[in-house]
Amino acid sequence: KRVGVFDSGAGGLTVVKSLLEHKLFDEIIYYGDTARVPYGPKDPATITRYALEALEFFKNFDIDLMITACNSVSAHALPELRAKAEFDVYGVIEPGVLALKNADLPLSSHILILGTKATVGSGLYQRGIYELGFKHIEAVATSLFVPIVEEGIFGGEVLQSALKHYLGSVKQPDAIILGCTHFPLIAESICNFFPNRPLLIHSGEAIAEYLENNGCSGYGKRDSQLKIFASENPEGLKLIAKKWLFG
Ligand code: DGN
Repeated sequence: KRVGVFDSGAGGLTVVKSLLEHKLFDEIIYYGDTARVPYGPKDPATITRYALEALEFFKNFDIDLMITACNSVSAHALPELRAKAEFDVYGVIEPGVLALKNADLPLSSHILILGTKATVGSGLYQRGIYELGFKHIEAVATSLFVPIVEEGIFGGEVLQSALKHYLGSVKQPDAIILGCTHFPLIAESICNFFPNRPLLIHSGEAIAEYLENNGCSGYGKRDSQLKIFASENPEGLKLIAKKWLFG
């Protein structure tokens, strides 16, 4: 099987990491829209337009399914993508909500959702989690985490200031949805910010498990070939992939 993974830039490589570990596909074609990242502050119509252009890109490859690794795309573009694609298109939000359900936390738990403005603004995580029966839900658009991670900052003063800025007055959560491709890279710092060390839900793990449990595991395990494409500076993206995936 061949999967197309679309992201706004490099962040979706955190999802690729999980897909590689789960060994579900023969080939992973990754397309990062590095020329136009970030998508998080953009409006839904723009994000959808960009996602439909990515769909055109994948038409050059004979893919069996497409994953939108980007939470901001998953939050806004799935209905249009699914209407136009000739293959199945999976986002990361539904799988994330399902992973929370499978964690079997008491419904009195406090759930914190972190994401971009686009993701938090869509209300999709909030609705899905509310429908599971949780009533204590808080969502924070932690936009600065994205450029901080892109600067290669995974700990230290700058990150601590940003954590305090966004999460300083948040009620201590029992679980946190890492609703953005970049956040798994600072998962430890996010978790350590709260003394109770909340459960973390990671989009990449969630979508890999979701696919494994829904028909992508019946072919035996195999190593996947990874091909990387970008709308700008693919060599730069390949270098990041080397560091994040195999470094
Ligand atoms: N990939 C985006 C997301 O998961 O929402 C984060 C980067 C961005 O485009 N802002």
